[in-house]
Amino acid sequence: MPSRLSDAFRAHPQQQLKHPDFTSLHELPDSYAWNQRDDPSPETFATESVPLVDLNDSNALQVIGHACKTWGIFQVTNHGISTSLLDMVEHTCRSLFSLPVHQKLKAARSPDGVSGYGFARISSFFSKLMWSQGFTIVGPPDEHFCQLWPQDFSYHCDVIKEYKEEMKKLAGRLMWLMLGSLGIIAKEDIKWAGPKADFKGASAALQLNYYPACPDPDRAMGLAPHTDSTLLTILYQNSTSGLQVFKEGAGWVAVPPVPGGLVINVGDLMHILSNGSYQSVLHRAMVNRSHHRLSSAYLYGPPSTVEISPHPKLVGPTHPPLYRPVTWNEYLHTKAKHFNKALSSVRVCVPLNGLGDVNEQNNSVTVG
Ligand SMILES: O=C(O)CCC(=O)C(=O)O
Repeated sequence: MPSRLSDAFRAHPQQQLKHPDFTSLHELPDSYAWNQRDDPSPETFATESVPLVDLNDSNALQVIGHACKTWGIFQVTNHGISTSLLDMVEHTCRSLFSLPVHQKLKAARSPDGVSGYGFARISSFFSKLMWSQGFTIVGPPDEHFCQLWPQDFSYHCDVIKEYKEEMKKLAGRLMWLMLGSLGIIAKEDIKWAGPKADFKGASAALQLNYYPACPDPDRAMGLAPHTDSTLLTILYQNSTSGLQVFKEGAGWVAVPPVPGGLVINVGDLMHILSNGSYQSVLHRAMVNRSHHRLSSAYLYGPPSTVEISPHPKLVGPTHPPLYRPVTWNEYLHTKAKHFNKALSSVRVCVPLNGLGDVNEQNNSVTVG
């Protein structure tokens, strides 16, 4: 997977931007000041809230299915990831992003690479800069971490490795809950889940995000609106709010942190697999005047050679397949080129209800 995932980005190298020391910026530079034209998603705010699911609840499957259809996002509790592990990940994130810029740059992501420290990949689609820093981990983190922490990198490597293992187990469990609600319940229904139906061959990347406190948060953007290219994403956020999701007919809805909770996003590949039943959710991260914010996104996809297409159980004379088959690598390629138009670029037919995908419905694309 690592080499294939990097292949997807090699054809679209990221522009080289100057890495600021955010702590030295006491005013928002013009290059970071967003206005309506830079982010034309309607600025309405809803009073609705994102569904919260207790995974120990007997009706979790139904609630998840409904949440995936109506929101494309939900939060979970009783997910089995210990608070101490979440605390350790938060500690590793904090110590990574508080290193001096010159130290972080020793582990910089190369322009055509995928792992390492750098700006959000989506930056190149927007004219304004985002008030955030990121660190992407694909495969073992050792090589980069020993540049960052020559003395105690093995502690941080162990934390990340354990976290990825636990996330992988949880992602497999969530896959069956999400698919189960669509009537996809048998091992044979998803052959690539493997002989033990545990999605052992799945691919994943871990994205660590840091949003420093910002002198002018109302005009800044932490991470611009986007959908994830994944099947699903598991997001841990610290106690500072910032995540918002776009709900058709309602506007932007805040997703406040729930103590010990995790946020689950439906990604573009799940939208394809569900033949458009599940919405991949448009989301963004806002920033805060007095508190910094940390998040870690576990980006989960199929094994690299597996083609994702609308599941045969969800296709029929009145439900033609809406999308052509794509591998994750191929889809990442498409996303790196077309960004929010990627989903419609792999669509082969318009849904019978006449609705397009989330990006077309709210017309929030800001490219170039
Ligand atoms: O920090 C957040 O809340 C969102 C992160 C995110 O969307 C991402 O890493 O793709």
